[in-house]
Amino acid sequence: MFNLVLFGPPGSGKGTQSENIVKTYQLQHISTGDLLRDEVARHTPLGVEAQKYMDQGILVPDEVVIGMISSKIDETPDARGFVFDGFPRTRAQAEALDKLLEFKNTKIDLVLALDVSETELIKRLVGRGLTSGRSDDNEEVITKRIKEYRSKTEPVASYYDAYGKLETVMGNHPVDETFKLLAKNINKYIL
Ligand code: B4P
Repeated sequence: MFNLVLFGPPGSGKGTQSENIVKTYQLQHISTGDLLRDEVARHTPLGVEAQKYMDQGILVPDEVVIGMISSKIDETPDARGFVFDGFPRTRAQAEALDKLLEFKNTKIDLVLALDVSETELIKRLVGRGLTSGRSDDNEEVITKRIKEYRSKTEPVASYYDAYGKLETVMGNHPVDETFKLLAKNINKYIL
């Protein structure tokens, strides 16, 4: 099994690159953002609760997200591995993920962190907001999401760095070029 965390600020290309990675390496994609948006669209109790946080650009409580991830991992017992996109976003989530994987006799093999300038992040997300219909893709909420990332999520990188699992990749390039850089790192582990 090969398990990868794709790490980075909002708009850094996590969702975009996850799609390329799962296709190329036949891994299972788990995006907490997508799972939460699906709950919101179906008006489930979890979705109604999560929307309050997402609309403000703040993180959904850890226990909600961790429970969701746990069920999702259990849904695909035969997966060759997982790409975790947008998860973990706090140290508590990182520790919970380690425990969930340990229970399945596996672990996180690699964390790829996308590094993108703040100007570019805002440009991409405002651009997506023109067509995405996402209530959090407007400049006020985007600024809040980036602030939330800097204070709660960025410190999680050092958790993985301490285990020697972290590689940083420049994500300012066009999609294909960034993918080549990511793939170069993945190939060191998978091939
Ligand atoms: P997410 O859905 O994870 O949203 P995101 O961080 O903004 O990144 P996303 O993957 O969508 O965008 P991407 O960079 O690919 O989270 C949304 C909200 O859900 C959070 O604010 C939070 O409230 C909640 N949430 C999710 N996970 C949580 C967790 N674990 N704990 C607590 N709360 C959680 O792409 C952005 C844009 O850039 C796209 O338009 C794309 O086309 C473009 N783009 C990508 N790469 C590009 C490139 N190389 N060049 C040009 N444009 C590019």
